[in-house]
Amino acid sequence: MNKRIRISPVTRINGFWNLEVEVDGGKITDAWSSGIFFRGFEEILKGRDPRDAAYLTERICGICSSAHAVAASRALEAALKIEVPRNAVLLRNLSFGADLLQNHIRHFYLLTVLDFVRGPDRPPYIPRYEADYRLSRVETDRVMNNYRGHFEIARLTHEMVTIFGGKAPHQHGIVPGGATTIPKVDRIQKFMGMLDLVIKFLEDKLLPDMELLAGRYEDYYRIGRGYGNLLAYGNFPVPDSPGKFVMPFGLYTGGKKEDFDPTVIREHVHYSWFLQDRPRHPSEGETDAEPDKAGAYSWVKAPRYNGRPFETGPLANLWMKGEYTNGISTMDRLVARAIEARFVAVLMKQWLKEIEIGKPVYQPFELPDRESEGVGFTGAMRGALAHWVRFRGSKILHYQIITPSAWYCSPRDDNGMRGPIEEALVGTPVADVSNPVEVGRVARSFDPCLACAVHLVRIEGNRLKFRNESI
Ligand code: NFE
Repeated sequence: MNKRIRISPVTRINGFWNLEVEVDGGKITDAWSSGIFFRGFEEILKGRDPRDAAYLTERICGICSSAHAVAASRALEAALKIEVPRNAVLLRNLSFGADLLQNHIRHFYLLTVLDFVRGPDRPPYIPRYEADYRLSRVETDRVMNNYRGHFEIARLTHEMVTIFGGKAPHQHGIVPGGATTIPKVDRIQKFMGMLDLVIKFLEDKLLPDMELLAGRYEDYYRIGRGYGNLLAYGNFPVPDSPGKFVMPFGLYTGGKKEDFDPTVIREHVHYSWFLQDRPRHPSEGETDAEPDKAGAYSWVKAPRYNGRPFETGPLANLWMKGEYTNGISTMDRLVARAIEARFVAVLMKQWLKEIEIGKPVYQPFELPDRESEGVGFTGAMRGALAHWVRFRGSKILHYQIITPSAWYCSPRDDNGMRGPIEEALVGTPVADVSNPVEVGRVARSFDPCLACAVHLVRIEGNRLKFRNESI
């Protein structure tokens, strides 16, 4: 019997998201992904100083803020052909890397584990979907113990962000032209000590727990495959090698790799609550809300590469690097994220040793009084992120952002093609329609962030209700 299930909002993700699926004969036959709150960050950037975009766009999101600082800085640096000093490359890699570790550790324990492991029978672990929890009592206790332990480790990764970034989230260490913190021996040592603890946690707890889940839920290597299209932008620049990245740019589609061509990206909005005449390249894209648009069902636009939907994230990064090519599925996404965390953490030890005390961290520059344009590409925690900026002197004229979550949480495009998560859900077995735990397992493997996918709540009405005036 055909049944439509609506999960609204989807919990254990960032932001507000609806998923709707149609189940027939025990399998999902269709799916709709809907970003349910309006933002409009690109609009507030117009008229601002382009040097502020790094700090302003960090406010898009609390969990991946460093990635926006990197993308906004690179966009301005690309427009003005600024080469940042070697130390700045290292410091940015380190503070962004610490934020990436924060994200991956939290995603595994806080957001993923409870899809597979039966938590204690008390809030906040209940209510929950009752499901085929497959771990023994002893194994469950072990994973839940590490779940509790991860809070301190995730806090530590945020503290690492503050060592070179001043604060977390929304750090102040990454700016156009370089970095803001002068590296000193005590800071480097402190960072190293914390990094060692994080690596130990990854090796002793997270990776073994991931392996346990992957073994017990082996069927999830065949579930949630989706289109099999992967997209990665260059991440972690290699010091002294301009244009070279540890994680390379690239695509994987139709079973083979392709080079990345930024000119063939378009955003479709036929099913999104935006006005727009045709699919547009982000350098000429608009953010004009049209909340009553007939047929639309999401605040997320539908980015497409050469007309095709792509997923992005740690799996895409490791695939382009040749470090992980086991498959594209729910479990492969989770395993790749865990592997990427350790991979980056180990690289960070090396970068720390390469910092040269006393050498510059910032390249000063002027804003010319002519129209300039640039794009900042980066791998964010969740994958391919880019900012497109056009400005004259100290005023931004145009700004567009495409986040990783926009790529994979997108609704259908102008040709009616489903977004990557919608497609990955089709074919997923649902054993019990009143406990559709399988939907969350597939969807969360992508690490969706709807705060990023759409960009800033417009507060209507009285702000006072959000604030306790007596404090
Ligand atoms: Ni809000 Fe983000 C990341 C960006 S979204 S988490 O990583 O950009 O996908």
